[in-house]
Amino acid sequence: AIATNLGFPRIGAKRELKWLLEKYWKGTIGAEDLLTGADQIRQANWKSQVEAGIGQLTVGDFSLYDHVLDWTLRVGAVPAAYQTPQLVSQLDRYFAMARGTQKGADLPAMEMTKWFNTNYHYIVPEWSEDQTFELNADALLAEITSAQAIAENVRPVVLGPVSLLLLGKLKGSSASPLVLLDKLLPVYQELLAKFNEAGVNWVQWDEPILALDLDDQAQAALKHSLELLSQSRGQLKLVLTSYFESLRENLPLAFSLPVDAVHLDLVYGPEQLTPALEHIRPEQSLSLGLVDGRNVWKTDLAKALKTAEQAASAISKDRLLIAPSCSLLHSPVDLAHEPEIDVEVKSWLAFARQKLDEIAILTQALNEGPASVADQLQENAAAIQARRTSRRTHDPAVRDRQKGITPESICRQADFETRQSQQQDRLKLPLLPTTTIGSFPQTSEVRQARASYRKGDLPEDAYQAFLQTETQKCIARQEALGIDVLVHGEFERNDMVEYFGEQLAGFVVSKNGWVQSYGSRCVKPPIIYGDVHRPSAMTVEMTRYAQSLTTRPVKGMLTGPVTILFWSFIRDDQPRRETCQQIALAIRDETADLESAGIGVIQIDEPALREGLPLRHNDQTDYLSWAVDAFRLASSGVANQTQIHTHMCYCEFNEILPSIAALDADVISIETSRSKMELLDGFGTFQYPNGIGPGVYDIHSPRVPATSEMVGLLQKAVDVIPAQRLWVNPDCGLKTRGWVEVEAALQSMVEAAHQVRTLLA
Ligand code: THG
Ligand code: ZN
Repeated sequence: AIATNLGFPRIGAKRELKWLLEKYWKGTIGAEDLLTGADQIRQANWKSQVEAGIGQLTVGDFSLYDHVLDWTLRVGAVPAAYQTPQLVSQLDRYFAMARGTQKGADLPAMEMTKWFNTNYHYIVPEWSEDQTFELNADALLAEITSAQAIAENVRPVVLGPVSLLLLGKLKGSSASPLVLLDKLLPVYQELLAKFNEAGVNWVQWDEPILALDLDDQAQAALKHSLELLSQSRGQLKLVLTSYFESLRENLPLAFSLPVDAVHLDLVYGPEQLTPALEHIRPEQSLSLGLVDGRNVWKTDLAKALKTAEQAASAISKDRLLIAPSCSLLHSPVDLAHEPEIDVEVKSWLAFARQKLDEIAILTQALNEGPASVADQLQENAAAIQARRTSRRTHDPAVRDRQKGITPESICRQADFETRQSQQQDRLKLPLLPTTTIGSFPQTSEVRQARASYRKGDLPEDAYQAFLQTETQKCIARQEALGIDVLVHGEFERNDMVEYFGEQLAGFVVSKNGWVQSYGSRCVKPPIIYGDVHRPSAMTVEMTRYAQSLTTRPVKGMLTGPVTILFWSFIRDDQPRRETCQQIALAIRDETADLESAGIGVIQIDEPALREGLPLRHNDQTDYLSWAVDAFRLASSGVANQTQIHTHMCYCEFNEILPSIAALDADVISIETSRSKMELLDGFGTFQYPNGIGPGVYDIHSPRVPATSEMVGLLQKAVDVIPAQRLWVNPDCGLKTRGWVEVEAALQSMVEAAHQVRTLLA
């Protein structure tokens, strides 16, 4: 067997790529420095893999921004707008497509969307009907040469033509992008010829769409593309890779293709090994994805070795590649940079660098027998056993509480109409009430204060005083603007999930466990290792303080259980729904305390509800049912008079509207401004029953919208949703904006609400 990898994180152990990119964009370093710096990260990544004993060095998994964007350029598919001569260098063009340009050319960024069910986002290729393609692989070929100086076997990672096309959108047409396949394939043929010339042996042929439900056309396209390309592959061997899910009914297709190996994600689809061993052809090898590439737990090496031995006894170990389940892009880089994680929990963890070692150990155990790595296996077994039996992971009180959940626990006391009138008696809001989504600008002053408090430079009292002053100013500004439902501003918070992870039992947070979200942006998901509960109130003091400053209602701000779950690293020793239910109970406790503190409006954000949707249609109903129940468990403990809000952004809501309605939130705020309220049509047709605040302006841009624009949008909204259930708000939180534009935009927004109120009266 050979030790292999599917890809390594690009961001660098200390987020070196982020700092390089941001300096380059600011103009403090030039292109040469950026490329030199990027090369250093790439070299360091290769070195890690060689040192760990990985037998094939992946090339092309590194990217300056996004690998899908890289392939869009590699096949010469720059959309017309970005071909402008105003973009002088190839690098300018690349970043213009990724992030837009402000000066000169003035181009918007291309669309970005989630990479399958991960928290990574890719740039969506934009195909045109008269699309032409042209190979542009000099940089990739140079990387291959550079890697060959370090290792004998290099393994280029190729995003296959069928996935590349289907990940993109064919502009101005309802046809499938696959109509372009025959035009695209010659470019891949040419690429394979270049790999041959370069003396490459194995090529990683990523067709991640194999993890999805595929129609006949997509299946035929995979067959056609590989049959054609296999004719020109010379000595190259292709390993067909997909991940995040079992191949299921696509499995026979995968093994029928003219490829030399097929990769299986055996972490997220362990049951597919048996059918794979039946379908594999004698000349094919099998890549066993045994190490979880997107979570942080140590692999149970004894169990993984057993699986590998099962495969070896069926087809011989010479035909096996040992691999992570998916690219390690989705793992934090190196546990060695975590001096502060609780030592017991730390002994259960493996980040990308450690996962390479696990792959090497497994490979050696298989090739030379377990005795050859006895110490490592024993150390691993001890850690696995310790985690399994630790009292830290099981809390009987939490388990008892879960057993006590009844159908009543997930239902509000009265129906929406009753609640609405009782809430109105209490809150006395005008028609079309105005509010914001929660966060206000996180100025550099706010960030600095938080950072020096965390470092210990700013004492607790001084920090609290600072937060109170910021909150005071924020409340005063909202009152002056005439907003109806106020928020405290969230100056104490970093990331909306990390903030709660730091306070809940059952979580640890890392110091450098960053994972790329998009481009230079990273998230540091907290790690859920044990049963979750809330040792003490998390947001009550701050919210109560804000409420004490005003007679208008202040909205308490919480993150929902589904979002906390999906934006964390989750435990792999119990079903997600169990963990989600525990988080929901903790949030429910917080709503009860907010309510007791006199808070009449509580928002529980669930931006990740749609994100968690399983890739396969068959699994979606079950997921939606437990996810909705978790939200309801978190939000149903309050009295009728307490108004529950939720917020969702960047998602296609329409396909999950029944589930959104089933959340039974009193008010939902959603992103609609970029689609000019078109998104709202779905809510209208569906007859969404509760309150709704369609975002009336796009906060992702510094542009201040005119009052008349927002009046127009609100008039459109009134056609679809009865005015009695309509709210007025921006489409997302304001933390990334500056105060000047925020005040101007909110002033226009409040004025727009006034004008429409007058029109309706
Ligand atoms: N939090 C978490 N996950 C998320 C989002 C989030 N996933 C989806 C979406 N939002 C991703 N979007 C972003 C937007 C901005 C940033 C990261 C992901 C970002 N990150 C800072 C950076 O890289 O400089 C670091 C933030 C920090 O210091 O905590 O700006 O909102 N969990
Ligand atoms: Zn949002």
